[in-house]
Amino acid sequence: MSDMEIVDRIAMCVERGKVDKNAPYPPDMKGLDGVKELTAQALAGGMDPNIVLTCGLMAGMSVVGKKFSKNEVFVPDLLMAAKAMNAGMEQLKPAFDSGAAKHKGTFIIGTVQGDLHDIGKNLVRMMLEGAGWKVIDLGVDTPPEKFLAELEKNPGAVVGLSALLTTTMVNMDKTVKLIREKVPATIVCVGGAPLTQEFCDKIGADAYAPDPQGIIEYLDEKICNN
Ligand code: B1M
Repeated sequence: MSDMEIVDRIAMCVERGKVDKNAPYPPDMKGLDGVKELTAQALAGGMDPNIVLTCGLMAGMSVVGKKFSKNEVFVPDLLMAAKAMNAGMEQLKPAFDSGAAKHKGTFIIGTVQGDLHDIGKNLVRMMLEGAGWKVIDLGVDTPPEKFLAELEKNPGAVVGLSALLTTTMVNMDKTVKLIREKVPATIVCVGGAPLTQEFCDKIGADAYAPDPQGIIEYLDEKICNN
């Protein structure tokens, strides 16, 4: 299989929610390789992990997202796609881990309260770990107080907030306000599909980036070059 064919198949398996070879779902793909095997094969063949991620895993998820917006697929389809995507991300993790020998600092990350989306947050975590940060992952549906408690245990840590729903962006605002009130000097980074630089400025966060690389570059500029 060519590199192009393999990433296209990974994207298709994410779209269809085909996790691995043993998965019985979807029935018409029973016995075929899934995201887990195809991602492993792509990496074993020397393919750039960033290409596998963007042209395979993320491309497949983007198709699902667009179909969901048009009511062509439904929540169970999203769940299966997310499960398949996570299976691929598990395979990619070692490739993104390699730069983690000496930590640049501690980064506390979580998806804000009320929000259960964690694929993007997990990607940010993996890429930060790969870029040399020690990352403490608070998971999803994280109340403002939990971010604060972790920050108090890790003085000087950077905090990263992810939100995927317009309805949970308000909880990002609350979290930033609490952190500003209790530990004002903290660097707070925000991201997630519905966010904008304007929203970041409005809630008083330090940095917004549409993707993990943007956060890495901001931190390299802000902290590591000082
Ligand atoms: Co939901 N969902 N979902 N969903 N879901 C969206 C977000 C939605 C846009 C779909 C749509 O309508 N087209 C829509 C939100 C609409 C809105 O508010 N504007 C939506 C909805 C409505 C819902 C429910 C309300 C559906 C329902 O129940 N009726 C429900 C809410 C549940 C809840 O959270 N309380 C819901 C549920 C779910 C599932 C659980 C089924 C599943 C999540 C599974 C999981 O995460 N484990 C799911 C999924 C998979 C999606 C879509 C299809 C994909 C999201 C995703 O993982 N993208 C999504 C549609 C879409 O985005 N096309 C959708 C891939 C991921 C790599 O991208 O998360 O954007 P993303 O992360 C990017 C950047 O944003 C950035 O870096 C990442 C890599 O580039 N980034 C950061 C993210 N966090 C960052 C933090 C940073 C910096 C960058 O600094 C700290």
